[in-house]
Amino acid sequence: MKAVLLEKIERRTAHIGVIGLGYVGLPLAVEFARAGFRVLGYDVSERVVKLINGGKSHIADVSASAVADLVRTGKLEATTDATRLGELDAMSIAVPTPLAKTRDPDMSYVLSATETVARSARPGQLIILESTTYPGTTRELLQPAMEARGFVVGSDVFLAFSPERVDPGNERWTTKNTPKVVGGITADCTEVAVALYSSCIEKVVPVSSPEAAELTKLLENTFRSVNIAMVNEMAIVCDKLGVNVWEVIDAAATKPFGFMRFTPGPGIGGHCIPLDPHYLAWKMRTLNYKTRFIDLASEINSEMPMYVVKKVSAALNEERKAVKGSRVLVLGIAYKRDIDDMRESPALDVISLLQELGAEVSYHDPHVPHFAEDGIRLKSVALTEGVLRDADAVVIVTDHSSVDYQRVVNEASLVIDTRNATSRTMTGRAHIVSLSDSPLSSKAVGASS
Ligand code: SAJ
Repeated sequence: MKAVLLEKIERRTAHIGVIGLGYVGLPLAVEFARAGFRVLGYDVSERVVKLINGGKSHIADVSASAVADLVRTGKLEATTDATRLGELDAMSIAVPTPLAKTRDPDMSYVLSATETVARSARPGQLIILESTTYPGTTRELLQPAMEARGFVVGSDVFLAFSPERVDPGNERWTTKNTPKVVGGITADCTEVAVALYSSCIEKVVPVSSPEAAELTKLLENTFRSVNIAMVNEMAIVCDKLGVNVWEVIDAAATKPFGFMRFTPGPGIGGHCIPLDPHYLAWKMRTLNYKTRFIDLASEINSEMPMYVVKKVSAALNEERKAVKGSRVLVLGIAYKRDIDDMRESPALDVISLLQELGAEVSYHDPHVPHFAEDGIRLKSVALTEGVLRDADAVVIVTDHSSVDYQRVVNEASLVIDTRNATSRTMTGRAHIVSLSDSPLSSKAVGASS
């Protein structure tokens, strides 16, 4: 089986599948097709399948022309017909792994994809799970599903895990040039999975097991969550000491070794960092171990929106204004700079907390024309002089590059800057409050001169 599969991969005659055509699956399907394979994309969404077969793309990182060319030349086809998965020699599963409201893993998509794949599985197939998940998923969920069909994993069929490392909007690091970690249930599983990814990804990194591959991804993103939380706590520390946290981080970042810059902010958003570490925390709870770093990081990061709202409240108080009835303009609501993605954005928490205090909240975000989430439904207001002058406070939550912060500082009366976006502006009309204000440090400088 292994020799046959390796031969088909080598000669590009293997029929490759991608299960789940989202921001991970579609770019991967395109790379496989560009490598010369015939690729079948499977998705449960009729809309997505029709779009792709019509030569269009719903993923910003994949151009419609790329899809159209591959569909026209018969290299790429999409389907909702799960019975066709039996045609495939190899397939990658890239379906969502969100968190339930209880912050526990929601494995429903992986379970459903596993059943679909197992139902149509046949000897000789290679199946790779890419969805970010807790260590043990491949061995505990996918392997038994294949064995229930009477297959021996490692000889009849091959099974591996390979974490996705797609960073939407990142033009420097793409599916093709981002190193790909792969861990199979057996050495032969790893070998065929490495061969498949090596056909279209520049660097493939084999590890000894699916658990090692599953944990690699969780380490990567837990590393970020913990370090972001650490600088968020440093911002609070600096605030209490009257030191500008941004100045301290910039100075620390001059250290050419042993330091990595992270920046504080109003909390963390996105589909990875706030969620992935909880998959590991959940798994370790089943083994009676408390992952204290993950839990503490999550606690600190999720307290940042309230910290920001307290800053707004204190700043309005200094102007003898109550939050209640104040007009607050939130500037930038996507979960990070220069993208339009709102998932888990801390701006949602900031807005709802301000509304709970009775503020009249509006927002401006050049990338997010309107949104309706968690009971909040708003449209982006134009960033006019009138809007800026009318605002009792402007809160910079996400620092999109396209916004003119000098104009904001010139026109607004009060700016709470959670991203250091105003660090290079000249003095304007606005009183600027930083995430970690530094009344004392200006005095301290005066004292030393
Ligand atoms: N954030 C901070 N301070 C920081 C870095 C991020 O507050 O120093 C906030 C961001 O504003 C955002 C959240 O954390 O709300 C997550 O930011 P992120 O830079 O980690 O961006 P993501 O969520 O798009 O993370 C993705 C991840 N990619 C994958 O999981 C494949 C992550 O591993 C990447 O390192 C990251 O992109 C990246 O570097 O862009």
